[in-house]
Amino acid sequence: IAGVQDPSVQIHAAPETPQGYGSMKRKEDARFVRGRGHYVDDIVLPGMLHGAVLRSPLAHARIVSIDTSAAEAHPKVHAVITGETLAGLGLAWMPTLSYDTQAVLATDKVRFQGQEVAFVVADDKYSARDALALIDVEYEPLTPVIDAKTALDRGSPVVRDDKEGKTDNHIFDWESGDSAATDKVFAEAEAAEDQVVVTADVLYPRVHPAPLETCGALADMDPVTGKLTLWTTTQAPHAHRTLYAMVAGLPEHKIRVVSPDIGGGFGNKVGIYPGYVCAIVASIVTGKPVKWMEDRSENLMSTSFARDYHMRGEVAVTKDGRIRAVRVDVLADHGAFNATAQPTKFPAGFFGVFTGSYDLEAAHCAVTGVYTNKASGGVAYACSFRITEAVYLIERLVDIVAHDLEMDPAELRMKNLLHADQFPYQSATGWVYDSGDYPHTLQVALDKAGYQELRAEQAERRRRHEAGERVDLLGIGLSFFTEAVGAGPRREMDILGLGMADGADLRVHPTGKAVLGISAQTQGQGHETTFAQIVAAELGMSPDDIEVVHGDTDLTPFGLGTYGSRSTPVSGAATAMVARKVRERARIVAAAMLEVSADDLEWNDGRWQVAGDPEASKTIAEIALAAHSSLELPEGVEGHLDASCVYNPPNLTYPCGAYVAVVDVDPRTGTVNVRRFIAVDDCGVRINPMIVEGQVHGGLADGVGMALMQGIAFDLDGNCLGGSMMDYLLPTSLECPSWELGETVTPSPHHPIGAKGIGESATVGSPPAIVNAVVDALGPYGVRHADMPLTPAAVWSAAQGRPLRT
Ligand code: MCN
Ligand code: CUM
Repeated sequence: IAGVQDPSVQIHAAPETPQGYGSMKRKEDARFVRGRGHYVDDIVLPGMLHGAVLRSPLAHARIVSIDTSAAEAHPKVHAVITGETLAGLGLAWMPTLSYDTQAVLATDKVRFQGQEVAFVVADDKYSARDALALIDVEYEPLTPVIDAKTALDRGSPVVRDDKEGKTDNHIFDWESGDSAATDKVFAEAEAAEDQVVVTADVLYPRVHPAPLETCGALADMDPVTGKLTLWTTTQAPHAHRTLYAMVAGLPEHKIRVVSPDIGGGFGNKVGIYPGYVCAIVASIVTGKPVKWMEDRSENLMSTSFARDYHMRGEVAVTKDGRIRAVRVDVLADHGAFNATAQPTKFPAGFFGVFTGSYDLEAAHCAVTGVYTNKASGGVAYACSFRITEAVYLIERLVDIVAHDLEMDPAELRMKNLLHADQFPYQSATGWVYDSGDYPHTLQVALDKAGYQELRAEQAERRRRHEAGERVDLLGIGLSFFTEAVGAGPRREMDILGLGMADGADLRVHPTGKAVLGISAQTQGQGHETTFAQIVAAELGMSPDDIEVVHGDTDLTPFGLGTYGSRSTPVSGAATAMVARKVRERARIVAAAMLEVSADDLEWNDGRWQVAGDPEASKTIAEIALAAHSSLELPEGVEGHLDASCVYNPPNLTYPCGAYVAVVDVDPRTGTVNVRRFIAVDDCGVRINPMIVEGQVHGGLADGVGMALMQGIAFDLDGNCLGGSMMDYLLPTSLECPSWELGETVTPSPHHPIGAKGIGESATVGSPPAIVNAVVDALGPYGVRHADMPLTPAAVWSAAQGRPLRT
């Protein structure tokens, strides 16, 4: 492969592991493996009532009347809340994270199948569900808008006629990159003998994060203190608290949002759902705590979906494989309410990184968002804010270019990847990639896979296939991805006006044990371990002596929570910085203890030490005790050992990775078996390599699910066809190979510990590798592209030359 022998390609050795980093077992697992996790549904309060949501059976219908009298007469029912009840309180509609409005309970129309129509509060959850059947709703059916591609047609029904003057289903137009410069390169490519323009339509179907724990809330409004406590499944407790404060007109200190253990979020628990608001209203109305937990179908049908991007990509490329420019047009199906979660200035999330890992002359994309009669959501499922779609598109396009030019896809990538000496690199759409050594990372993956041997085996199988032998075809699929994670710099990034910085508080107690408060919220990522490790490494302590507190707005500093793999890039940085602040305070105390000037001390081997005298030193535990003692401290030094800080990241971090999928495809049945999967990730310095690998394992399994099995489809009436786990398939160990992981380490130059995010990398990088592999396997059938999910039917149809269209 060209580039491999390039002397400019440096091999990065992992840096010396600071004390504290390493694959220690997860502290939180002590409770999880014993079944002692504490989730929202485990919380029981005295006198607690239970809520259930009545949902629309129709995708689009006018509500003629709602009769709740029979439900109200049910002996165990305490209240039935409808949109009309909420309208009286000004709460029938709520703001979304994208400056749109969303119905809490429908008043005028229902706009998707599964939409919330009424909320019943009863003594127990069974009675609440029973009473739902007693509510009589008269609907007048309307034609639903199901196909995003026709949503903007004249005469299409208008989904959001609640919005004054709205006569179409258009939400937004957004663009990125230089349109004129891009068009110029394309015009040249079209005219030139030695260049071509390659075009493809690529769909990233609607999928769902499907966390094992569904969404729910327990609301308790104390009528005496006027304080609302909400235990809820949220990835962003502080942001939710501020939104509730704004909507309810309560001060933040009168609202406590607690996110206890969370059984998976994957982006599904970023937004605020009508059920949460109904539980709050129900607690106010009944004067009792009210719990609401949705079931599996409710979760799949009504909460944040992901993707649903209809993309057309064009590549201007020289015939010898030099990619010059990329032009993209996207139609984004946002469902009935624009409730996507992303920084304000980025209505298409970070899709702008569709230029991928390549050195382009120019690029441009235009994204149009439309309303349809489907559930809302949009940015969810380990997506790094739509980088999943961007990476999928560019990595499919590169393979399609390789197909059309009859080039090896690895060679084509090597030819176009950014080189280590180009960083920091400003992409054609304006992103400043911080660091990376892409050719090296790709080469590590190719070597690990045994790329040339695999190609030889593929050729051999193809020979046998052509000779009429019954043999599985071998497919080899690559993807190379760059992510932009760690949102983000406050000057550019906010959600509903809240800047995306994060706070951290650290308090070292007299006995030398510490408590760290952070605004990030773990849903399974292991923050209680890794964040303790960061403090441990900075202060020379044992991670076991550091308790990480998170997920309770009364106990932790403000910050925007966990999504977009931002915890390590932002909260992790805040944690390192606050620990360094404490270390500097400890230095003053240590100087007083050792009766030297603070300038004479150096931080060595996890302790403050008199320069040149290793015997004269103090550990953080010794210093903490002294800081709380009668030791005389210099003027202006108050004693105790604590600090707080807010971290506003200067840039995002840009993890990357090279993936190789090896699949066996039976062209007669369309069955795909993922034989091997090689994933080489570069997330900079790894705090806990075991946790990083766990994150990668999970994301790779996600990729198998999306590439081969998952899709939330709708019939022409707008009935959701993915509303249960019989229809929406989760990948299991049976579909997954034993993952083969590798790493390269290119620290982030601007992150205090050089770490980049990893939580979504594998979900982003794996679908294109698998799809590329399946399409590669079908080479003898002339297949150029097939859309996900590549179910046996889809693969078989593609081989017949009649690809399925979703
Ligand atoms: N880590 C590390 N070294 C690094 C980077 C990360 O040791 N260089 C560790 C972190 O400290 C953390 C974990 O790896 O313990 C993931 O870190 P990070 O990449 O910062 O991602 P977040 O913690 O912000 O997690 C969010 C990310 C997202 S957005 C989705 S979606 C997703 C994902 O994490 N949801 C998950 N992984 C998940 N894993 C589980 N089990 N459950 C989810 O809901
Ligand atoms: Cu986009 S899913 Mo994660 O960012 O919570």
